[in-house]
Amino acid sequence: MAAQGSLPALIRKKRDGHRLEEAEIQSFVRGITQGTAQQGQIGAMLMAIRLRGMDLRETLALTRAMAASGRTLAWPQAWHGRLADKHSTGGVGDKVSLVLAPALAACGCKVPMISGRGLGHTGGTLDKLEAIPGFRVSLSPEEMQDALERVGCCIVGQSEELCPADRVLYALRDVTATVDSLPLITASILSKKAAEQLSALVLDVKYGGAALCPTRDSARQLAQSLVWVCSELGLQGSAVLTPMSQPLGRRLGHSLEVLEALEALHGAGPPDLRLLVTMLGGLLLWQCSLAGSAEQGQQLLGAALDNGSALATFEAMLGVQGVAPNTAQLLCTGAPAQRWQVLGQASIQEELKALQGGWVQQIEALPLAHVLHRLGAGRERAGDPINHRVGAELLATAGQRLEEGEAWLRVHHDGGLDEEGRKALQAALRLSPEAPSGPPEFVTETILPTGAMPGSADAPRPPA
Ligand code: IUR
Repeated sequence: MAAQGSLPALIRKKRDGHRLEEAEIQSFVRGITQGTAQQGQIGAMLMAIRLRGMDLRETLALTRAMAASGRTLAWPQAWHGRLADKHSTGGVGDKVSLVLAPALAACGCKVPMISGRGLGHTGGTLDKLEAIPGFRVSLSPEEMQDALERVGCCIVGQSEELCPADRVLYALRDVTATVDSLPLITASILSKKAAEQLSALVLDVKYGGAALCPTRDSARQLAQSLVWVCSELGLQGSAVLTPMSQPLGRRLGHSLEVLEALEALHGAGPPDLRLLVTMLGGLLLWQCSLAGSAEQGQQLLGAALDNGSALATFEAMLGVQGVAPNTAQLLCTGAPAQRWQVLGQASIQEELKALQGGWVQQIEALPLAHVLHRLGAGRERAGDPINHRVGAELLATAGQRLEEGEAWLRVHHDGGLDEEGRKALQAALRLSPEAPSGPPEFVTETILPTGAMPGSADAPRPPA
């Protein structure tokens, strides 16, 4: 029989469906960071948590213990209240961070955005930024502070010292079929945000065929867990639920997504991208008391995209993150051909034509992402190289009429698209004989700590 309080005893306790005390959770996380817990023991505990669950108090304790497992960032007192970030549970074509971080900074926030790399079918913000020659994703905490002082934002990778327990748990979850656990996802996401010492966080929780959460109900549960833990951590948190069955925007692939983000920073670009950026940013400006309501925040964000201040902030961010001034300038204010010159274009641009006529009901994200992944846009294992030039442009959108033979997709690749790949891509185009009755659903719900709608009379006020 294992000694009371020992790791085997804690695993048994969770295995048998009991709740763990805060001190027990802290001891488990200490075992991970100090290296005294064996891989098999950590894996067993993860599976016990995956099968038995954790209540919100346990989830909060796990989040706190993981946040305290490494270094935490510290910011000047004057910035407190307006340190903002967003997290997305991952989607196809999701280039929101590239637009949102500089737009928020242009509106007065300080944005120390810590992002991830793509693995599986979803792209990572860091990989997209690395399509820009010279862009450096690893900044020291001191360099981050300098970037926030001079520019207002930076987008960086997670450093070795931040949340080391999460790095161990995340890697083990991947190989023990325990990724899809609500408390483990909550603690993993929020421990990093807690270590970032933010004032406000908005979470984009996606659901549908190409998302972490298969259904809107499961997304709502995750969003509620995240928002509740945020409040307990003293962090202004909110979440939006957005469907992820179709790609966001019209361009997929790293270089193409940078180009589309630049369009949005010029006040143009696809309407769904602009709407999501302004909605998420509007919530954050309101949570940081930089706007009187989420709607007003949305207008301020829109103005920053239209008046060039977000674009100028993006250009300055490229500068502090290693991009040469003439490269940053060409990319941000050059003609489209000059932007291509900076990013480099794939050797082949191939158009796919509709095999029959009909109304576009949907263009499914997942098959597109899988084919682009195979063409080199994604990785099989962490650390694999990727081809930033591989991607696709959607030439049609849902609700539109397509005639037989009309081009609906332009694939950018450097060879390797075969008949099987073309067939898989054609299957992503879902046509219907009738026109759809309305536009596809977009942001379907906003979750605030009290459940009140943003801007409504009963909405919670952010702290003064
Ligand atoms: N992103 C994270 O930071 N943690 C997780 O567990 C998942 C996504 I899933």
